[in-house]
Amino acid sequence: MSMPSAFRRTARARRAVTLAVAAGLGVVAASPAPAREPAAAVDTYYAAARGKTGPALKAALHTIISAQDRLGYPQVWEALKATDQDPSDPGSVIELYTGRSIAKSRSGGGSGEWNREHVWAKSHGDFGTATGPGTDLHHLRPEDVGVNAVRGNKDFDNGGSPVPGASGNRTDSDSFEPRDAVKGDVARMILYMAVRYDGGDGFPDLEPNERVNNGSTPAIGRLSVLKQWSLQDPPDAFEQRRNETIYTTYQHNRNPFVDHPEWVGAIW
Ligand SMILES: [Ca+2]
Ligand SMILES: [Ca+2]
Repeated sequence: MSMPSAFRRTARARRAVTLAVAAGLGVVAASPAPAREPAAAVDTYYAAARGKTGPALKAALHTIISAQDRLGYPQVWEALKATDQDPSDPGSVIELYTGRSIAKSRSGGGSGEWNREHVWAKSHGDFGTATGPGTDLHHLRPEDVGVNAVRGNKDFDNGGSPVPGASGNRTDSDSFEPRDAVKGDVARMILYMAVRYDGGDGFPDLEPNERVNNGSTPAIGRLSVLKQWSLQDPPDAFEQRRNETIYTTYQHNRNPFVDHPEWVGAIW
């Protein structure tokens, strides 16, 4: 697979920064947060969805957001270091469920390291880590290796016992409840996946439903809970910045529910 051109540009920019640092110029090797797209530019992006609701809105958004570049799975490591960078520490990322800031360099598979959490569990539809839904940055987040394993492939619902090492998160045998600050993030990531993946590209049609224990079917629940979470935790600056970074630097598509959270209720 060839690298998206924007990815190559980013790599060149990073090399240039590295050289500048080596030359003693003191340039900070942080990827700066891109400026937010002006509202008018975002309006233009969604022009084909204007005035629509229900299935027509969902179909229009599917077409709009399906125009994108795709990353290979190894490239996801570097991308997450930009999309989820700690706003107060350019050397670290914020883990989704723990909320902890951890050094970018501590990525891996060992205890206490961070790895790549698939918020839409990749076993739900069994799409793996081939380029496609399994590498889509809009639902991939850094997470502590141990907490990622506790979430596993569980559906989302309220309730359960506290998750050790991840304050505010709860889990039981068949579901996971993220901490309050990211409940809406989780909902909007799941609903993005449902709109983006509709059975094309050789991948399954992903859809939310009211169940837990969805297993390997291409579904994640529970929809009514996700809708509630999206209302109670609206998009904040961190979530908007990562949407912007994915759009400008990596995939060139947006999560419509971060830009227009009211579209959750307009579709579901
Ligand atoms: Ca949030
Ligand atoms: Ca779908």
